Amino acid sequence: MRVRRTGGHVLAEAMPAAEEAGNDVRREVKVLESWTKQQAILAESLVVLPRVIETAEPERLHRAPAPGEWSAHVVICHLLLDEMNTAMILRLILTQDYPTLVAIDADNALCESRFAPVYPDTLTALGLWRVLREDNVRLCRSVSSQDLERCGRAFWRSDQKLSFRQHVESRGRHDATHIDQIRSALADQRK
Ligand code: NI
Repeated sequence: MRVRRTGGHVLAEAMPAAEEAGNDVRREVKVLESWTKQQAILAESLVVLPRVIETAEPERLHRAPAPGEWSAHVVICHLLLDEMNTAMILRLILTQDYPTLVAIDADNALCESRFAPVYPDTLTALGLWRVLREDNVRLCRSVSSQDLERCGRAFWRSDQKLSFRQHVESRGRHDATHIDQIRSALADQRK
């Protein structure tokens, strides 16, 4: 603790308060920098994901790389379901006080059999994902730093608590995992 002397008075209390305020500002700047980065990651997938599948033949997109593994088409349909969940989760967190969050096909048991066959081709599913992602990116741009810390009750987390910011961050990582999965599914098929 630094002690500043002014006119003989010791401002021992003033300095730590100022330092604390400085730390708060620095913390806030860090959070906002990280938030800007997270939004950029979500927006970047709008460019990367279409590029990953654009040159692949439809037949190739539908071929599972190995028995029991998802084809690129199923992975895209999973990303679409996940984006529907994200649309709902983010809006529930913003509009209700600690809402109970839900997720369609949270254990990924039905994506391949129930949802992927709904889409006649991968581009239809991708187009829907794109519209929802654009809207979620738009929503993210509108939130305040207080909104970022709003929480919902999430059964899939050990502490049951999920903030707006945490969900967005986790979706960036989720994108990366599944984009890699699509790349390797398509690469395998070229062998
Ligand atoms: Ni997933």
